[in-house]
Amino acid sequence: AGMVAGLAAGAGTATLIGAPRIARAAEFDFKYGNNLPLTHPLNVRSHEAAERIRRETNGRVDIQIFPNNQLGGDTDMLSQVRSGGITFFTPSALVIATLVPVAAINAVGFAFADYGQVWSAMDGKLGEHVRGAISKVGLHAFEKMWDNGFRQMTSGAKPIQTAADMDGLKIRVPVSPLSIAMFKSLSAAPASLQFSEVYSSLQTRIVDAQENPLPIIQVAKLYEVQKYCALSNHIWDGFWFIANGRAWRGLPPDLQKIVSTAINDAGVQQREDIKALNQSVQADLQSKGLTFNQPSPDSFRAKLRDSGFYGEWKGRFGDEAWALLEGAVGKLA
Ligand code: X2X
Repeated sequence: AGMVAGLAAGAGTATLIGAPRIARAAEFDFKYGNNLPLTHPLNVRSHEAAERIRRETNGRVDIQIFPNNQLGGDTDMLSQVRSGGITFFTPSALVIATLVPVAAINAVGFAFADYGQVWSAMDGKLGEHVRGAISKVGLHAFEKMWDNGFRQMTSGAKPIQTAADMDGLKIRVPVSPLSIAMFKSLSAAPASLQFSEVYSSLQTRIVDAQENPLPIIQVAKLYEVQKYCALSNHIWDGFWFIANGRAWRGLPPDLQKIVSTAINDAGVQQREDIKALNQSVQADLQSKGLTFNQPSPDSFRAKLRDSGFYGEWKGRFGDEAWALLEGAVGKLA
C-alpha cells in the first residue's frame, strides 16, 4: 500500500504519481474507483482531496484512486463498493439508479433549466431524499453531488435538429433504465453500454450516436469518432460520491469529519471547474472538427409528453420525489 497503485496502465497516468510515499500500510487503506479519464476535473479534484485527507489525518487514511475503469465498468464498481472490495465510487445518478431507482430523478428529460435550479435542488430537499434512499441500500452518500453536466448528443451520420431526427437512431446510453426509456420514447434505438466501451463502439459503428456533457466528449476524445454535436441539454447528470457503509461506519468520527469535509469541498470546486469548462470546451471541440447546432427543446419535450414518458416516470419515482422535483423546476407533465 502507499503507492498510487494501478495507475501504471495507460498513457499520461504518471502525472498523478508524486514522489513515491513510504510503503507502509495506513491504518485505513481505501480504494476509490471511477469511470473517467485522469484529466477530467472529477479526478483532478478527488486527487487533491486524497492528498488533503492524507495530510490532515497524518497518514492514517490513505485513498488510492483507480480512474478510467481500471477496476471494471460501472456495473462492476457498483457491486465492488457494495461488497467492500472498493470503499469509494462515483456513479452517475443514472447508473446508481440501477440499485436505487429514485436516484435517477435529476435525469428526467428537460427538467432543469439551469445550474441555479440544479444546485438548489440537489443541495436541498431533493438531494436529501435521494441520499436517504442510497443509505437504505447500505451505502453512504456524501452531501455534495459532483457535476457531470448537461448531457448533449453527438452523432456521426447526420446532425440532430428536431425530435424527428431521433427516429431509429442507434444511440449509446449509460446502463440505466431511465436513459433507455427516454430514448425509446423519442423513437430512437438506444443501446446500454458501459462508458469504457463508448469510444470503440462509435469507432466500429456499433452505434452512430452517444450523449454526454461536453467536458466528457473532450477528455474521452469522442470528437475523433463523431461529427456533429447537438446542444440538447436533455438531461442534467451528476455523480454521487459514495462509500461502502460498513467501511464508513468503521471510521472514527474525527476521521469521518476530515474525509467528508475534504470530499465535499472538492466536489464544490469540481462544479466550478465544469462551469469554466462549459465556457471554453465548445470552441476547442469545434477546432477539432465537431459541428455544433442548438436544437429547440420543444419537439423533444412534446414527444416525451405525448408518449407518456413524464406520467410513467412520475409513477415510478413516486409522488413525494416528483413533488420535490417539480418544487425545484416547475410543473413537468
Ligand atoms: O457513461 C457515461 O456516459 C457517463 C460517463 O456520463 C456516466 O458516468 C453516466
